[in-house]
Amino acid sequence: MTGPFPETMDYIGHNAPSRIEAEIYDLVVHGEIPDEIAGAWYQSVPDPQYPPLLGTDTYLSGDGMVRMLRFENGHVDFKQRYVRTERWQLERAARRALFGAYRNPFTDDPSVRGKRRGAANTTPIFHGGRLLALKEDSRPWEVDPRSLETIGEWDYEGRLRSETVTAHPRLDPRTGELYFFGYEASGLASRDVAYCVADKNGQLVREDWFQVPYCALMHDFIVTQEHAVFPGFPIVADLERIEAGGPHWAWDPTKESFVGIMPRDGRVEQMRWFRARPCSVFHFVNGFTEGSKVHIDMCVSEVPAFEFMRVAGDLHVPQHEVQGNLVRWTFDLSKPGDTPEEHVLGPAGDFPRIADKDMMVDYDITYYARVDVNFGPPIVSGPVGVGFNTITRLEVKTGKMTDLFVGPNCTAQEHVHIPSRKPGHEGYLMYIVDRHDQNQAEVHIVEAAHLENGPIARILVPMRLRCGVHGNWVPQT
Ligand code: V55
Ligand code: FE
Repeated sequence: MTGPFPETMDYIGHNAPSRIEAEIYDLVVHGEIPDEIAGAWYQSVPDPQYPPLLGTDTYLSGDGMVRMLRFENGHVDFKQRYVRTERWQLERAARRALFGAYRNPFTDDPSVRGKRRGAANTTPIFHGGRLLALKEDSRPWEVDPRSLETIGEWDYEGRLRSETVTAHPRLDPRTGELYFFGYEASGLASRDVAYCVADKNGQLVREDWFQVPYCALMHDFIVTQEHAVFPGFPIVADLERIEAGGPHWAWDPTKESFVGIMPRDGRVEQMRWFRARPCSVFHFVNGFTEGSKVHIDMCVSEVPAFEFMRVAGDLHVPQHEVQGNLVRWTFDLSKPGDTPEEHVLGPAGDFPRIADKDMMVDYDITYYARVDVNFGPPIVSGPVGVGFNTITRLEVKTGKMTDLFVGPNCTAQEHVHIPSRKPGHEGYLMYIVDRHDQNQAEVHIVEAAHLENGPIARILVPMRLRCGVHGNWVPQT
């Protein structure tokens, strides 16, 4: 028998585990789906099979599902399926949790010692003809892009040495190359980072290792047309604490943030190290090189957005008091200094997306999600425990903002940007809207340039969709 899940933020209300693998053909559509929207939208969703072994855990440990909305000839089909990771298979066979705390193998049931813990729950990326489900503590799992059946762990035909691959690779839209890294590349709490490139056919053509100043949570990174940028923020792993069964991560504001910058095609020995104030960044908007300057734009919160990382560092700040901004750091490589200049670009938010054509170059427009408390009290949804209710289009050069409130009693999951083939058209945003009044979901499509007009199409999904993390749009080929 499977007992109840704990009554903590990670498992209550809209965060209640769904555990439903489902397939729905021909969803009901209100409005008009533009013909040029043809392809598949994949999203990764953490959704634990079993109540946590140790009584409680974080949302970030949930077994990965891949969720797919496939747009074909004006029809929309839905499917979501668990990735059959080794972890998932072992727990399935045992009919209970066997793996313990988030990123702490010392808390596992002895029967799974040495087994792969990766939950493949953060980002689905299509590259080199393969759909890979990523999780930053482990290697990718490959999934069939149509059936969503699990093919197996993907290690670049045995060539990858890193034990880990980030859930935030950067695709160069001009070359088709995938730039990525793995941190804790040689094991738990290690300072080794692997810098990797796969060519447009998905072949691993580069893997070079370097060491960071300390083992920080490195969730995302930046690649410009000329540089690779590796930032770390003081959410710190400590091997002794982990071995004692404690949390993997703890906020430690006595440390500074670090940023390593190297020529992207250069040698890792050319890395130049900068330091910056302690703060927390999970997601970068974009970055670009302008002469001797490297700009990185990011969603900053003054302390970690995840409560469990604050508490492990003995910082007790309620969620609604966590402050932040969209910020640009500028590094001048022609100057001797080792700290960036900082400019505020916009109000706090997360899930920043841009058009593919703008990746790695000077750009103007980003779309990101915010919580606007003027529209009503926060609703529990997603890993941080607060669902977004507003999508914002921000012009970073002028500060011009357009907000789209997604509706009363609603939250929005991460949007994707879909480019248009029409000249001068800014493309579309698509996102899941959770209808907390109905325990159902809708998928909304809006014109990216006209958020103020609201959705041009609403696709009804007759079930609750547990909050996913990241997604990507894959046009029909
Ligand atoms: C994040 C998500 C993760 C994770 C670490 O959004 C950081 C940040 C869904 O898994 O393991
Ligand atoms: Fe992320």
